[in-house]
Amino acid sequence: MWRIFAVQPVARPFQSTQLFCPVMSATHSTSSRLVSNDEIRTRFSRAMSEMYRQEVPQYGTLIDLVAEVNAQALQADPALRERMARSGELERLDVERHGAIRVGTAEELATLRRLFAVMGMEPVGYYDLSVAGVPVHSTAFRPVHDDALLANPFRVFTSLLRLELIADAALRAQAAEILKRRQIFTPRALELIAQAERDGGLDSQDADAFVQQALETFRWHSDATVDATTYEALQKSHRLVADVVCFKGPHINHLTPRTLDIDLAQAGMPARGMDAKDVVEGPPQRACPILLRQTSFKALKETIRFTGADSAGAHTARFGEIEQRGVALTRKGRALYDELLGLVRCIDNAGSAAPDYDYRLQQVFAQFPDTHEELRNQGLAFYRYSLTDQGQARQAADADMEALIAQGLVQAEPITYEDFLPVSAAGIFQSNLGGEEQKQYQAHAAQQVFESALGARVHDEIALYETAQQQSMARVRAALTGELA
Ligand code: OOG
Ligand code: NI
Repeated sequence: MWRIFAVQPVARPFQSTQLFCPVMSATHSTSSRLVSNDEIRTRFSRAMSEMYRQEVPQYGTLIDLVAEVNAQALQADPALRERMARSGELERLDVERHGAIRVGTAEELATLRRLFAVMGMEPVGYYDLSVAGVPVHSTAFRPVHDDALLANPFRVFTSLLRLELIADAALRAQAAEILKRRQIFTPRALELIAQAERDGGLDSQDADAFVQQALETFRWHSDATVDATTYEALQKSHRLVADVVCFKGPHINHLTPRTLDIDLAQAGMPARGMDAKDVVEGPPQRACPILLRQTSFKALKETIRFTGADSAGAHTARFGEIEQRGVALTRKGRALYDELLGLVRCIDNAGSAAPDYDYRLQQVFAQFPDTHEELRNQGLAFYRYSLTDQGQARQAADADMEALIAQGLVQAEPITYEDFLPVSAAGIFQSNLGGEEQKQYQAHAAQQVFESALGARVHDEIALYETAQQQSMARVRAALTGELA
């Protein structure tokens, strides 16, 4: 029997709420000892970034490239700089990252949920990647409140292996058995998670200890836990199965900085010795960026050691990625995106590997409105409304946002898409598994099974954006009519 538990957010002390109201109100602890979970998340993402820089030096090169590209993009487009400064996004740009991990069991996933909750990260969205030949389903752990996203939007795309998709029953049982034997969390990490749940947070010293202990779960181990024969058998079933099953823990497999110009960054990769993926995943280049565009450099071939006599081997799993984020789409906008992407990809079976893919993408996406005014008027994207300086000083009874915008009293900032895209994610997985083979699985989304493993429901990401937009409208209306009252 499946039991679904409600997400229980850890108390969020010291949240600054003066700028934005949280999407959902959380209990605020009054204890002055505790540091905020935003602070723990920032310390953790910094520690993770430092660790990955040591483990995969090309990631450091990528960070430098993105910093240069972002500086250029901001210089070339003062309006962009101004808008990002106004929305608070400029400050978060340099720390913004996402990472990805893959786990093997329900228990591992459920404990990760508790670990991420200590840092104010909750499961958002459900991604079924079996459709794209990858035997996992996933969610993204991330902050969900406006103020927390501004403080540090660190996200971790987290996949659960679907052992049931391994066809060979004996191999499936063997993989399950290997996974059952491992413990991916240190004893101290487990204690600190329980302590944070009990006390509603951690003090500064325990927060540092937690970060160090949590980091151990994401560290790379070049010692496999299996012999070469087992590794080969699992690798043959799917390269991802070997990556999840054969190691001590769910090593972080990439970290992704946010760039303001992904085409420029992509073009700069080869000169810095990076083997860039051929195409950028997601929507094409546009005047008004939507959703998410991503590209990566291919995974490195790393030496590993097996148990048993025949010791050395090679494994490819870890890579670097960059992303450019645009405005979040409504359900209607997302349906249009999915439809157009489907059209581009279905012209032949090559998908994004087709030689004229970029051209086709541009052609087909010409049907997607590309001014913010049209995107708003057609209800395709989400915006955060606020009063302009002029609006602050004036009264208005007009309730229509577009009319208020036309009068210069209200401004609408695009709400940034904070999530992922399943087709893009599958493209990133595929290009980094180091193999050419394409597996086919029967597509079947199993969100309830995933949520049972997780021990919680995942948030509906579109509902989160919707709430953020509505709250901003309510604040504008209250301010304008408040002055009239
Ligand atoms: C995750 C790939 C998905 C993204 O940015 O879409 C992802 C993985 O390879 O484990 O990170
Ligand atoms: Ni990624």
